[in-house]
Amino acid sequence: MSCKHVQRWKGPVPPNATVVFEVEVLSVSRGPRSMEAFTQIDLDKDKTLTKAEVKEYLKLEYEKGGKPRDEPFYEKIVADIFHKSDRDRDGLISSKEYNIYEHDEL
Ligand SMILES: [Ca+2]
Ligand SMILES: [Ca+2]
Repeated sequence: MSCKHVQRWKGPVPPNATVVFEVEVLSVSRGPRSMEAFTQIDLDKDKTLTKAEVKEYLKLEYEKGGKPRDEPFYEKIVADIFHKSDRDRDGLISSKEYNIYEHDEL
């Protein structure tokens, strides 16, 4: 008899790529979930985040972690982040939109 109770996913793994991306983003952006991070991402200090800025930030984080990825990978994460955060769809994440995103713990 074994004491091991290993829960295993039975059947095919659902192709839910979004979840994977979110987990990866969270794992690279642990650290203060605050406006401090926002100002770090906001390279030109205009209080809004462009796709380019977010992508730069992700690249830096992944490179810091020693796991650089290819361009399409970052593009998908950025698209996903903007899809969730950019409420008014102007292609920018304002500090207000960023806060909504950060407080969404689920
Ligand atoms: Ca900016
Ligand atoms: Ca916006």
